[in-house]
Amino acid sequence: MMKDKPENIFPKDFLWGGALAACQAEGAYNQGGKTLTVPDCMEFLPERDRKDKKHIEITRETIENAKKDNDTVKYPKRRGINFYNTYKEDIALFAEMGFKVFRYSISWARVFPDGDNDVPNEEALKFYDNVIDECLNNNIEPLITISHFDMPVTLIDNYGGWYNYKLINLYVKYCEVLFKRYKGKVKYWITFNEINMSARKSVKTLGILNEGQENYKEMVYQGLHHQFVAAAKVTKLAHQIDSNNQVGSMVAFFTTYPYTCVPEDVLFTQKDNQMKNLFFLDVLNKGSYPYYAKTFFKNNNIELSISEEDLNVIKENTADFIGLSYYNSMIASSKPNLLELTPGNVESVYKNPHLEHNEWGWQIDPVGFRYTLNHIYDRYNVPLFVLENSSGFLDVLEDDNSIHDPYRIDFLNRHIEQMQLAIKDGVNLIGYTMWGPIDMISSGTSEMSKRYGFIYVDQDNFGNGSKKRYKKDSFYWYKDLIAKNGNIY
Ligand code: BGP
Repeated sequence: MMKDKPENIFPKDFLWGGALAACQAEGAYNQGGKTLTVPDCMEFLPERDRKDKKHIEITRETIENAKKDNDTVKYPKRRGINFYNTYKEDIALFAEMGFKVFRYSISWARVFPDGDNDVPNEEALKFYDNVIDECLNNNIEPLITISHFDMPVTLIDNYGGWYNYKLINLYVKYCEVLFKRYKGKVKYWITFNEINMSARKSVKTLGILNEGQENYKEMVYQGLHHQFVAAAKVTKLAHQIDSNNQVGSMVAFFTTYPYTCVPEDVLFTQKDNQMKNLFFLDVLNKGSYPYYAKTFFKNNNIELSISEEDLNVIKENTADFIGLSYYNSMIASSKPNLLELTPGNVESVYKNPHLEHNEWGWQIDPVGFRYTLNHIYDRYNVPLFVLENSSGFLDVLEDDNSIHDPYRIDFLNRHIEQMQLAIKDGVNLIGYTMWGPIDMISSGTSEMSKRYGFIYVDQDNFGNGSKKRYKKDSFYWYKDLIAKNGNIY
């Protein structure tokens, strides 16, 4: 059969680039006035929990241990890749590849170290001024994630995290500072990174500690409701401050196929998809709680406190576009005990016999990417922005400082091809920021060895290494791809 090869149809102003997060790149975890965040505590998890890959969440005990120890050698995650000091050199490399956009996050705990300070920390803002100006000087559009998996510990200690309604105003205040300061410089904003991860990793996204509360699940959904209200409020505020602002929602889209065409499997998968993916976009992009969520809450004895005013704010301030990350696909079945499991570093998933997976159990599915883009666009009809895509790999730095990574080029090529086909299908896609153009600390494993970059960082899992940057073969490949505006043929 002839392969469906399209002509190059990426729009002329398509935003090619890459994405990083402050908590995985910056380091300087206790410098410049910054206070502790949840990811700074991850390495203090007791060994027993770190081995149990299924559910890694920090506890109060972990936080207290993290507060006592300032060591960045023993705990390299706290050092990130030193982006706090190397941002100029790193952004210059992104510019060399021809980036049109750079997605980066701002650390709330840097800007408001106590969470509820009267005034923001000027030293932090100066750092972000520098990062943003460096992008603009290199003709790179900065795209800012306002909150990327780095819940400030002060907000957990003093407020109990997002379960507390007061977090809404604190977040609005934080956003107001950013919108005013970066007016005319930053146009694209993401309110919460992968907001749907809250249902899985509630501490790093919501800051709600699981201390055996009987209604923990209810607390998580209440916290999420507060994030929905906060996202809607700041979308309104962003538009008021600058009518050019574009505020996006974002989910990690877990595309899930029925294991068989047995109708029960199809139905099961439909329901799974609803609460895993669609619920979040339905609230943020359609502006109301969907019927199936109400049924889910009823069936699980979840009673949320939601006012009319909250619902109106959500209804009137839907997001301007949808941001998504796409790494893999999954399968679901009404009879899961019949399925084989693939162990993974975030969670084990049921094995799709038609797909391969990477070292960490993430199933590789380029065609699923096209399917996902169509699926989302069909339902919401707003512009889409791919904010994360790629795979972790184990790279080798050769004696001559080269890194040969044909597997990365192959992975990205296959996904970009499908992205192009989705555009041909009619999907309105405005940009693509692959994850992460420079190696950094993995969010899921807290290790350095799970590498994504076009730029190699000489640092190992224990923080050893020169931290020097080296260009991989894929660096030149991506540079060429951007120069050809995505024409992979
Ligand atoms: C996403 C996060 C990123 C990033 C990526 C890869 O869920 O938004 O922060 O880390 O996953 O995950 P990992 O680092 O675990 O390989």
